[in-house]
Amino acid sequence: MTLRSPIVLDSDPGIDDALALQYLLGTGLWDLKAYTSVGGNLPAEQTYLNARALTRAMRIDADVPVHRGTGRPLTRLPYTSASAFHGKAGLGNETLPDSTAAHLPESSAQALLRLSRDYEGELTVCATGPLTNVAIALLEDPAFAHRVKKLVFMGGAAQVPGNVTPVAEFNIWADPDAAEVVMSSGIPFTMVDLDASLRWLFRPADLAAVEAAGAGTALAARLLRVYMDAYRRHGGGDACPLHDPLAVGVCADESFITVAEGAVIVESASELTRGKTVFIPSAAQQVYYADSPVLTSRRAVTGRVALGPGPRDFVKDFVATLPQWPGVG
Ligand SMILES: [Ca+2]
Repeated sequence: MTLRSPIVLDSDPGIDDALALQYLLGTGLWDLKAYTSVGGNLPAEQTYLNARALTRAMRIDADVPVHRGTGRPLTRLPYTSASAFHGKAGLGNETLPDSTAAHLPESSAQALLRLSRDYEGELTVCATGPLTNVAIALLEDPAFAHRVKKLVFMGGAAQVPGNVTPVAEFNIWADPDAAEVVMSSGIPFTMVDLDASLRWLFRPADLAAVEAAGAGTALAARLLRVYMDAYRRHGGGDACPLHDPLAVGVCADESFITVAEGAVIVESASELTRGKTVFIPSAAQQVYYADSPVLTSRRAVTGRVALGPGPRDFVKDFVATLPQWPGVG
């Protein structure tokens, strides 16, 4: 038996977050130490309830603790939920039963800090919502950056347009201050951005395959159908991206994306460009007339940034992996 690696999934469920959880379990590669919720697609209280319900739907509520995220983002900028894509309560048309587990007093950020000490040098953190919890952990204890093995997060748009504004991706836009805390911290990060996630599209034939896989993927199939309808309504055609599952996939195998090393600086001061992820490739020649102080101080703090899809077919892996962990409901 292979030893499964410790991971925390930090999410704002959210349809694609729900799919990411089932996919993560289906890979069999991970020892999920906690499911930490964060506000994002919906406000923090709702994503917490959704996270609890999803652990029950995935039959892990007795084993995987769910923690509640902070009530507000770090940013003081106004916020809008993404219920147009995810449904009024965040999980399409579903009303799932609550977990039977007790509510835990430990917050998401506290759980991240504790687990980073318990599994120092081994813990992967996969964030599929705004980076509020990770930022709070870093603000409380900057050494968190050096205790985790890596942070893989879904968010940003390095060289492509945004999806919530012309220049910003939703997760970063929702809490740009948190994202800047994270990406300036020195934490080893991989940014799974729209550059990659919009290039792996889930199509009607893939939905048919998930539906044909039986009762264990029935909930996922219903969620995917709602998600595809939302993309169709918003001009996305017949396909939908798999943003959050892709981030989980990249935790195990970077060949689902093409990556480059570089700094990412997050804009939070401007209303127009709020949440824009300014990517500076490490390999770039110096082409600027003058460096701003922020460029000078930040360009040395780098991470790995997705610039497109990689050679390994992510959608194929997703469709094959999901049925490996049958859910209920
Ligand atoms: Ca999400």
